[in-house]
Amino acid sequence: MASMKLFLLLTTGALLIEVSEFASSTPNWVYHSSGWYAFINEPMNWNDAEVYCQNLIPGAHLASFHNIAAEKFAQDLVYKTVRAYPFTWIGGNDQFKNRNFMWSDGSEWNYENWAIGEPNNFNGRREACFQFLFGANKQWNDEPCSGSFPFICKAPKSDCCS
Ligand code: 2F8
Ligand code: CA
Repeated sequence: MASMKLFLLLTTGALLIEVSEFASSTPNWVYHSSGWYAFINEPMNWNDAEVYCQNLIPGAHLASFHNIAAEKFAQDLVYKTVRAYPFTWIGGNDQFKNRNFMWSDGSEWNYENWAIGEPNNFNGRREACFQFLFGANKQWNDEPCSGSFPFICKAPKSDCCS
């Protein structure tokens, strides 16, 4: 931290603001078997959330899930942070082609946990970005990517965190 303060003193005003914002929003990362997770309680659209995750630490993206244990871990992280289960962006999306599901971190699509009736592009409106903690059983919903929600980032265990 001392070196960061020195760097801030020596840099330009514009860069100082940028670095300060990064430092003030450094999240609390918590570990589960496939990586480090951070819940960011700053609602924004899906694409901005994905960029936010990428800028936190190299290798980070909106969270992918590959088993129920990791998803439950992330659900608990959200609850421990805000004592509630808000709809929360995850990395799943089909922005490139309807029903071609993928994770923003490029990992394999080998697990899903849709709420009943989802994904549905509700009322014929394109819903290409996915959130979890939706519905009575806290499952997944497809949603317009422009929606503003908190989100959960994930970083590979090799790249992260303390
Ligand atoms: O009933 C499920 C449905 O709920 C909402 O639409 C009324 C969601 N859309 C928005 O919140 C914009 C749908 O994604 C969801 O399928
Ligand atoms: Ca939907």
